[in-house]
Amino acid sequence: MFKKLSLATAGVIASLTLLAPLHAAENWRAWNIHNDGHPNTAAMDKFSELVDAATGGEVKVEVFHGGVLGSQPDALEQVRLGAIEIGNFNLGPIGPMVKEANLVSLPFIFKSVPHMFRVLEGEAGQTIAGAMAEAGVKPLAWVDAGARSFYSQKAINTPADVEGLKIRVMNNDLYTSMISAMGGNPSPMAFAEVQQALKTGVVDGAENNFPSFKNVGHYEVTSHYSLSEHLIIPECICVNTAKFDALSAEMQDAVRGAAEEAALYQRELWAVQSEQARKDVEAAGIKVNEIADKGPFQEAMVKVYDDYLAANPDMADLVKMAQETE
Ligand code: BDP
Repeated sequence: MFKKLSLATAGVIASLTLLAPLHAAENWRAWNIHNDGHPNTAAMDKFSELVDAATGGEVKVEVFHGGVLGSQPDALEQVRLGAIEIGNFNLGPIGPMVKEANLVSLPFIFKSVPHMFRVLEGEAGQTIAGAMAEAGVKPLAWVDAGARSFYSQKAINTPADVEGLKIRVMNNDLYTSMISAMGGNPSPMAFAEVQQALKTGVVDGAENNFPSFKNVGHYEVTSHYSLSEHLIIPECICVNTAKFDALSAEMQDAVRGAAEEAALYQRELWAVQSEQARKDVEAAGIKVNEIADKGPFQEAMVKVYDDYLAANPDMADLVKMAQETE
């Protein structure tokens, strides 16, 4: 009897030992604000697959799309605290928590998307990445988010066309200053609320890139998209710094490599799908207008820069670095 029991027990122990992995697997939750059909949703799903393969299943990433884990400012706070491990974040809402990240939220700071990536790949980008990591939100790779332009019920060609309009912006004082400097009324609001606000006239307009304009149906409740391209804000795949640092060096390389590959995939998808999104909204009736002269918009921003640099003189070097990057 004793012998039988101990044999059974030994069997149980043996099978448990066989089943138990050498290291406990990391199960990470990833935040994504976008829905199916948006390039970043596909890229985040790809990231999850790549992490699984590269870490041999030691790090698992479950992606929650559609912002179901919370608004972007809330989710960023969760990542900082480690309650959510990772996500695809826009640097706009990171500015209020990481001063250096606000460089990218200065209107017209970048000449083009390639220029923005060159700045991020240089010293300015390293400074921003270091400050973000220190704040607890470590960027593993940069993601394309194109340029943001205004949309409303009328064409916008000059800053005077913004005068008196209530325009939704993301949560960042630089964006409220930007709209005020054009004579508009800024209305900071969570992304999830914008469609309804446009529909009911709580705001007269908003600003975003083509994929987001299309993906959440803002094109269904506006009629004109005006190519002001006043902001070129990068995004990241960003992880809670402590969780990442707790991984072995080998696993860190694997996760970072997966993020870099997913970001390259995202940039390819972005190029194709942002063109397509423009065609789709035009086919649905949106009138897209070029702005012949963006000079007056840039001139209106001089005050925004002056006020910002007067309040944040320590940002002058970063601004200069970006402006001097070819
Ligand atoms: C989209 C960004 C997303 C922002 C959203 C917004 O990808 O991260 O939350 O704009 O305007 O383009 O809030």
